[in-house]
Amino acid sequence: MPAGLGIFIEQVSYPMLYELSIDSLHIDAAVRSCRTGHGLHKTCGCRANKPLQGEYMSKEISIIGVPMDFGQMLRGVDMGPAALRYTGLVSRLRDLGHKVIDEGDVLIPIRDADREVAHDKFVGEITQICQAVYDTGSRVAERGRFPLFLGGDHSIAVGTVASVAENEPVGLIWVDAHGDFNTPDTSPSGNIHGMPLAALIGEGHDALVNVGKPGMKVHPDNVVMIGQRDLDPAEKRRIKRSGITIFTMRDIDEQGISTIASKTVMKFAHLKRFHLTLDMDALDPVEAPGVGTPVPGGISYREAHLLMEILSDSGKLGSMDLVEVNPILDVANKTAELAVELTLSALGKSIL
Ligand SMILES: [Mn+2]
Repeated sequence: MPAGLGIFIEQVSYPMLYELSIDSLHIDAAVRSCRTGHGLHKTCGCRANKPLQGEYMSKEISIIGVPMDFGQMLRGVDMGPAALRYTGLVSRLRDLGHKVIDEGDVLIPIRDADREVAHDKFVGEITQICQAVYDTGSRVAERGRFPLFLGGDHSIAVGTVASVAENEPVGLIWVDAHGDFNTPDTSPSGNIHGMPLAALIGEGHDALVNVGKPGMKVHPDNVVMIGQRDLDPAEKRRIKRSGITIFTMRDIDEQGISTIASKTVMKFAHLKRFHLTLDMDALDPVEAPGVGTPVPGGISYREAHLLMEILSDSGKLGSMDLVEVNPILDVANKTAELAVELTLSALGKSIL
């Protein structure tokens, strides 16, 4: 390594670091990417090659609400889309320069009280809803638009990811306190919101695996999990065997979220885009109390924003889910507000 290059690498910003990684540390390419011509950035501490807010590439965003709570037993997460919209989501996205259409909600059947005792955990209803999510998401993605899905519990991801992985391989980032990697054979609760990631790689309930098209939607090599701290015993074994990349809370503690975020972006160097599914229970419950299954020791407010900003810098975020916001359990809509703030960071909002 040439003298001084170590200092240089410390000072470059994430897109440049990314460029360095795929360009074999080719300094000319990295310097060229700086808009200000500050050379090696010895004095500017450089965020200069990041577009200023407003210069961020405008996206055509379609918001799709999925007010669905069949995937778990607590009620209230079906009100998530409303709580997220009440924060001023559409106007705040437009203020960033995006063109936004709210496509409304996917039609959800009423959850009949008599069905509370259902032993099938509503797998029929969830399959039907995920198929409708897939149909709507596919139409939006075909038009080249950015689908932003508002849940609902996390089982909606069976439909959302299927819709955006329709025509080419996509990376999948699963930000969550849990693994969501159970099958009916390994799940202690049987609740479907603990199974969508498994279904997306082709394991579990056949009906869920075959939403959209039959079989696997995302290869395990193209999945990165972030923020886990509560995994079931059999689920741990399944994750270890799967080949999925996982950054648990311990990894975040040891390496820092910026390293984890950069590694995630580099993992998808061979792909054109990735889908982010953000379960708000990944956040520490102090920041995000309005979730059905809170687990202490989560991602902090600043860590979450930094993760979103680095993913945004990559230019590859093509679609996104916000899930598990439960207004009944929330405090003055704090969790929905944070979810929307994080969405803005993922879609180009920056401090400078
Ligand atoms: Mn989840």
